[in-house]
Amino acid sequence: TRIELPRPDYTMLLNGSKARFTVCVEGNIGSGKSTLLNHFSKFSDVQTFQEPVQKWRDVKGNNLLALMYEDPKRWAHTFQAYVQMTMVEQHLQPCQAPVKLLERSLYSGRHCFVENLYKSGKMTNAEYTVYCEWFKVITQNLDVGVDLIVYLRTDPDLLHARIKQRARCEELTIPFHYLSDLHSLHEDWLMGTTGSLPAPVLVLDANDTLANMFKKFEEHTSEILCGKL
Ligand code: DGT
Repeated sequence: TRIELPRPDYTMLLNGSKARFTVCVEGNIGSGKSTLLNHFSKFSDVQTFQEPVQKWRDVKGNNLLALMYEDPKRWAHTFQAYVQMTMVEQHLQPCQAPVKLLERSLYSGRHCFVENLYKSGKMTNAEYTVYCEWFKVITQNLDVGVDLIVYLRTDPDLLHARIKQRARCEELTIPFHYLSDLHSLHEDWLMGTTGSLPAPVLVLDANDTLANMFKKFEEHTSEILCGKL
């Protein structure tokens, strides 16, 4: 059931039925992106797009997510190529609601995960280059822009505990250094000066209880749905 909630006025963003405000939620593994999406899915003017993890787990019977964790040197490039394709699909999905809310984006694949896999020797220079060339062709030619990034900034120690607790089978072998490396790359990209940000960033401290996170979502509703930073 969809609940009508008080909402900010974003009519000025509307330009016919196609116009929309596109927001992507970013943050390390286990930072609470799905929780944010679930919260805002209750708004009638928001359409949410969950990350297609289920697709990655069953590509005609192949669990690419598991293969990537089991043998990253062999599978990282294949996995990232597929992730990139499914992310393009998310970006291009038509959205009838004024606000399109995406879990992750093409951009975190490129700037966080792939950068990490390459730096840690899990992708060869040739694989990395092919992936990056694809990324360039996509971002220069397709309508994959975003208007706002919400960064759920979380301490990797806390994430390690959360991931253990949720016990998603593919993630049981994730070592702490993987999360701290990914954290540094999220920081460099979203808080730093790499110059590769596709949109302004709203930073939310996500080292908090669920109840407090819901309060923060409410406090920041107009920024998240309307970009009033
Ligand atoms: P949440 O709601 O913040 O707890 O989000 P998660 O942890 O369910 O979602 P996410 O995107 O952080 O990760 C889901 C799984 O997929 C996790 O094992 C990391 C992996 N993953 C997501 N995107 C990529 C990617 O581009 N490359 C690699 N290597 N792994 C990825």
